[in-house]
Amino acid sequence: MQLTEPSLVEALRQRRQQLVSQFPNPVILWSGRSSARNYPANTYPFRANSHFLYFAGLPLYNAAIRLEAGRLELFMDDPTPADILWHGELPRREQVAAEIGADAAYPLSQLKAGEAATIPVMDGATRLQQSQLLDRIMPPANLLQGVDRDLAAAIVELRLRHDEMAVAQVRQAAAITVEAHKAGMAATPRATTEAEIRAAMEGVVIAHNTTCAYSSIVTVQGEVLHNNFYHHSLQAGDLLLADMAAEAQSGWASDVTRTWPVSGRFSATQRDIYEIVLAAHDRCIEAARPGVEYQDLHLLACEVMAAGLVELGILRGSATDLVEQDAHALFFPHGVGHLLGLDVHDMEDLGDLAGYAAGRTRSSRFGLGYLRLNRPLQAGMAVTIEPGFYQVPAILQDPERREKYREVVNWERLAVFSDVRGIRIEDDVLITETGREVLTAALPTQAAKIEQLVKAA
Ligand SMILES: [Mn+2]
Repeated sequence: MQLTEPSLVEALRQRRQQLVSQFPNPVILWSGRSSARNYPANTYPFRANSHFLYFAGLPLYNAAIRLEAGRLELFMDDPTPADILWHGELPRREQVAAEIGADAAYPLSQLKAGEAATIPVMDGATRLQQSQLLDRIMPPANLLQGVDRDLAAAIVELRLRHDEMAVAQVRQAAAITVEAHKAGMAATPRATTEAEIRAAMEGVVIAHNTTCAYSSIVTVQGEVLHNNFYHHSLQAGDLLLADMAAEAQSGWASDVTRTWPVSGRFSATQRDIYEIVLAAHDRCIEAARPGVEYQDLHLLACEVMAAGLVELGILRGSATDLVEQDAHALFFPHGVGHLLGLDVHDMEDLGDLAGYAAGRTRSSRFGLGYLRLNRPLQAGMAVTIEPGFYQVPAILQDPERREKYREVVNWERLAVFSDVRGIRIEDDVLITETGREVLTAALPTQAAKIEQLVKAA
């Protein structure tokens, strides 16, 4: 792994020191193993646990670290002759220990629990080991109690604000992602299915010898929010929504969405809605700075969307009233974004512990309930800004909602915009001391520039 300044060893040492000031007790973190796909030797790709990655720096397979008073101990087994026969040369424990600045290194069998706290990993086999070693049942990570919950809260305090090395890694992921989206746009004129565009985009990520940060959404059915099918053929009048991004080899993620016309030219109705979503996106980014409540950015996006839809004659009334009634959520049912870091929804394994400030819980309102982040922004946080407009049949055809919003939606006018199924524009935003920096700014958002990138092929 290529890392420049600051060095991995130094960055990890600083993270350990910071952890001690938040949580003085011993900590054990496991990297986990891959889960079996259809039989044990055929597995899903391995992804190390993110809390482990934060303190161990490398995606080690089936390893653990023990942290106590700023000391780092590594527990992993050296490769066996059989491992080397099947998988080739693998790093040895002592090599890895030197690379991450471990104070000591032992075989996995020497790991003792003591009074350590931990965070449960995702794979069941490792979670069983955690339970056995610590002599307590490991619940899912969003239901932690006692010392484990205290540890989770301490880790959240650290991982909320990214250090220099983390930001450098997110930048790396973002650069690959920008290249992937441009490749997807360039591939569109000759592509006949969603799958071909997905291949062009993911091919860039694979060529950088890394992986996607999450399952790609590459679809002409943008109204299906997490659509993971790629079989549809492309028609000239379609919009293609692509929500896909790389993670760096170190695990740090990016998360980007663009929406472009298959023909290389937005229709007038598509362009009208695109401009509203883009205005919401731009206004939220301009407003992002330390001290601003993220929920206020969400409400700003809702208000800009509502005002734009009033101007187009789709909604009736004042934007403020419409947002208070959640009328915007008929077309923008999700939150404006989330934390970004080692996880694409950073630390979402811990439920809302990271996303919601202490004492805050999810709203039951239609227009707020899917908001994943509700905290004041701080310098060093990375968040996404991703407003969208969708015509979701399950929402718009729902008899109760049609009745409730009978007066405020001009359904006849809405029908004119039937060639807009889903539009989302998403960028990665680093909060700085004085404002914000868009880490994915190298990928255009303006409609005319998007059209150029699609046509330039
Ligand atoms: Mn996102």
